[in-house]
Amino acid sequence: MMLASPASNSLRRSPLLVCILIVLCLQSYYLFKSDSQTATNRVPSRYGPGSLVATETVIVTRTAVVGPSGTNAVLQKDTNLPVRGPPMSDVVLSIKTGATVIHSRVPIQLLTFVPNFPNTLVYSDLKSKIGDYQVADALARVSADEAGTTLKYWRKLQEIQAQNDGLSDSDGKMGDLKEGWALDKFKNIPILIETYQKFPGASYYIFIDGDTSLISSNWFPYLMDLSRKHDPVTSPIYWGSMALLNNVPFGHGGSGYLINQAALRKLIPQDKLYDEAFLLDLERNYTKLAASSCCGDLVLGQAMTDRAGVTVKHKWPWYQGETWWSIPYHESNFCSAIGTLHHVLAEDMQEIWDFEQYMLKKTGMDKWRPDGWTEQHEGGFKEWKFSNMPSEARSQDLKKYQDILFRDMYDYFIARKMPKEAEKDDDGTMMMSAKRVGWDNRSWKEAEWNKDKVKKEGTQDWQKDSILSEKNCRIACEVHDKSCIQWYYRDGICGLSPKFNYGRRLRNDGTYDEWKQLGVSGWVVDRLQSKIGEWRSKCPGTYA
Ligand SMILES: *[C@@H]1O[C@H](CO)[C@@H](O)[C@H](O)[C@H]1NC(C)=O
Ligand SMILES: CC(=O)N[C@H]1CO[C@H](CO)[C@@H](O)[C@@H]1O
Repeated sequence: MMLASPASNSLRRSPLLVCILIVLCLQSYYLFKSDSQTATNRVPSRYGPGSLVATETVIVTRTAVVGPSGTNAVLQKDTNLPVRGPPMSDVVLSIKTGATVIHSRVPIQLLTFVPNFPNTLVYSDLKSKIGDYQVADALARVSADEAGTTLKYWRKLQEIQAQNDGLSDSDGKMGDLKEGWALDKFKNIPILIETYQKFPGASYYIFIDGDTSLISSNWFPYLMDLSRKHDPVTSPIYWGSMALLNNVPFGHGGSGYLINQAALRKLIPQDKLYDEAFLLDLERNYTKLAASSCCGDLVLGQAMTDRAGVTVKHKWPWYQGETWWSIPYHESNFCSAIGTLHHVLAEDMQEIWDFEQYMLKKTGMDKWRPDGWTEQHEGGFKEWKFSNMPSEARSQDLKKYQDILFRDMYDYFIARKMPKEAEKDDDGTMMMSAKRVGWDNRSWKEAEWNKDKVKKEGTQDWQKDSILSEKNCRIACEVHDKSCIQWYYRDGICGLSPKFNYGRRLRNDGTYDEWKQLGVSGWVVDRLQSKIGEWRSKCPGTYA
């Protein structure tokens, strides 16, 4: 009442104000009406508001404008909710992490791509929670007598948790427990067993780490295509980025690996799925192997090969061990679709999600649905089974789906950050390159010249000279090696690369000279542009 009186005084004075107020009231009434209609027409979603029909979700905010019914609610459309493709309820996503890094990694996964996978499990080496997600302890069923002394770290974690000491490694006080690497190798087999036990009917199981990102929307058409060629229940699949160690092929864990139900059935026969004696035997055998082995993904590869008779298939670059700035771009991947990314920092994970959102809105693929998809699927009342797809979906032209490609990632993240023109060197001479000091563009990963390598017979003079100075290394790339598009120099090391890598700053503080010590990277600008043009010609178009 107190507030209303000055307003009513001025209302009496100004008929114009009254008119405006009436128009405002009518407007908000109709806004309210049309919004509540869209809201009720919607199929209620099992995946929570915003996950399926994000742009139609209505958010109620309170403002001071008085509505016709005496309430003061005004409805606004929130357009900042994520856009998502069809949810993948026939896929289980299993995330492996450790107690000292879980809080710096997993929450951002849960906030970004994870909701596209309604069946997600999180495993650590300590039972805990993130928000409403239960985090299971992957080591709970590991046989201590087989694992040996390494398990002391696991007990230490429990002790620290019980005593209320900090577990995260931010201040470096975790010592040997840092990243829990010693424990990590025991997790893969128990996680595999439990993931299968929890969802024995799923067509696919994707296993990733806490620092793995998925370009989640690419996965639905990918799994559709795969399911047409290999029935997920009868034709075994174990795909990933293959690594080899001691002649054992395995899917590299950080890059993520995909296993279908058929492959899991070969490892654990259906009638043994809840046979504790059998599962204990299986776990013991591979815990024993893990104790003398380096890594859990290798142990899993061995189990799949030995027991299931399924050897991993190398499906790089879909399964990717690097992230946007550390990937070597080349014709071999430029036009390929991205499945996973690895070594993703939390802030990069957000950017990768923003990138996926940007692309989905741009291509309109957020609205793409498989043929045979119904309102029932959309609302979550009926499950989409990749093992039993409708006939329309089996014959659908998947080429019409616009995947998100490495090219798009290059365009979105890198193109605008790249120097466009060659620069002058410190001594004033014109270079063919643009360079960055204190920067690592990872050229050394391709061909690195160093003092040992130049001793080899047949080494040419320019190769020997390349390790002597930054200038020589640059000239080796610009003049002598015609395939070279970027170089990296650091005290006695010269890297020359025919692939493009953006890289990153090695250190943020310090002097120019200190940065120089860390390394200098250069790109041969014209050559790089023409190479990118060449690679792009196989998949014309840009993200813009
Ligand atoms: C475990 O290893 C033993 C000895 O090699 C073998 O006989 C047994 O079949 C294995 N069990 C499982 C479940 O892998
Ligand atoms: C960040 C990064 O990958 N840095 C690398 C730079 O190059 C040297 C070799 O020249 C590597 O040892 C670093 O790890």
